[in-house]
Amino acid sequence: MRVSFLLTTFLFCTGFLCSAQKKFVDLKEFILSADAKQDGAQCFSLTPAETWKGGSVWYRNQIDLRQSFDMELEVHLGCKDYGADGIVFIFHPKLKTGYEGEGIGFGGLVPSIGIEMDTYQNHHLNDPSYDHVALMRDGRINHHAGITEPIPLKSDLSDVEDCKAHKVRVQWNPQTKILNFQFDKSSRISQRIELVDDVFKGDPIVYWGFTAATGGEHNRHRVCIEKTDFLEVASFDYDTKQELLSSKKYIIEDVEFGLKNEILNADDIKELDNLAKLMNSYPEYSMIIEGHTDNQGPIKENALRSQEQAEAVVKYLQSKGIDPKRLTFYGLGEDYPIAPNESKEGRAKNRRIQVFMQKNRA
Ligand SMILES: [Ca+2]
Ligand SMILES: [Ca+2]
Repeated sequence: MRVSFLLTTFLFCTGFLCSAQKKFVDLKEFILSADAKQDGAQCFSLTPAETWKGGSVWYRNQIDLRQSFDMELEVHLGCKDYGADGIVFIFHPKLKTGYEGEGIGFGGLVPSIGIEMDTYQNHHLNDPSYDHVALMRDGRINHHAGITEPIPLKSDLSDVEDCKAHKVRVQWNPQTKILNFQFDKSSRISQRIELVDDVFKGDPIVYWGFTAATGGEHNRHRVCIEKTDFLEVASFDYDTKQELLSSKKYIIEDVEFGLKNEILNADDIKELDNLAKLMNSYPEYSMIIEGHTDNQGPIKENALRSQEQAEAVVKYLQSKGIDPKRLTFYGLGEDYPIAPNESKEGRAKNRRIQVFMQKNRA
């Protein structure tokens, strides 16, 4: 699903595409961690102006880097010159923030790409004295390991911790393989890079987000998202996803299990993969998994089999990275048919896995 968010509704629209793309940024689509907070309709505060803080904001669904990515935003890097530490824009395959302080939430993330906007000079990392930006990879924050040299955020080397909003644009073009970064409408980085094949070892599916941190010095860090356009890897269509997130039951009919309760059918596996993606994207949810059978064979055996099959689903989801603590399962045997057991079609409907997602209490 192509996702375009626009802050403004005042657009020049040519052709029919415009109305389809017109959509406000929905901040609910982001996962916040540590000190990050929503701050107004389009903005996140990443850190307050206090020592040793860190905050990150990640878009909750993965995106596909074989498609273009374009984002316009405003960043605020604080009000105190020689404050710390800055903001990093990141692509990373996991929903995970790196180490903070001088790492700015990017340090140690492998594999990754980071556009580091750094306002604090760490001599041992070869930071220049001026506020700078650099393209970095694999969580390595020493400029000797950078893809680009550190480049002044402002070509006149002026201070960007000036209490003002600065326009930032990040663009990825998969055809030219050029990653662009603009600051205050001036191009600062335009780098050709094998993002998918080299950096991410052939896997184009990543998360994107922002991280910020303070250390012994500090600043308030804030980002406001003005416009984004990228291809989201949607596991379910929008309506199905909304139903799952509002705890409606989701049924996978006629699931075929092998002798060791392995899941045989590719379509069933795809459904479970989609559920796993959704659970990965929504860590605040847990899931109840129910196994159900038709009425063929002894009741007790059906109860036992449905229990084993529900457990097999749990194990499968666990193999896709879902913490088993988030998964509860029941075998309900033949007791809850959803169709008549007299027909073959009815029995197939009744042999099913039924799941519910539940939002955990805060
Ligand atoms: Ca500065
Ligand atoms: Ca630094």
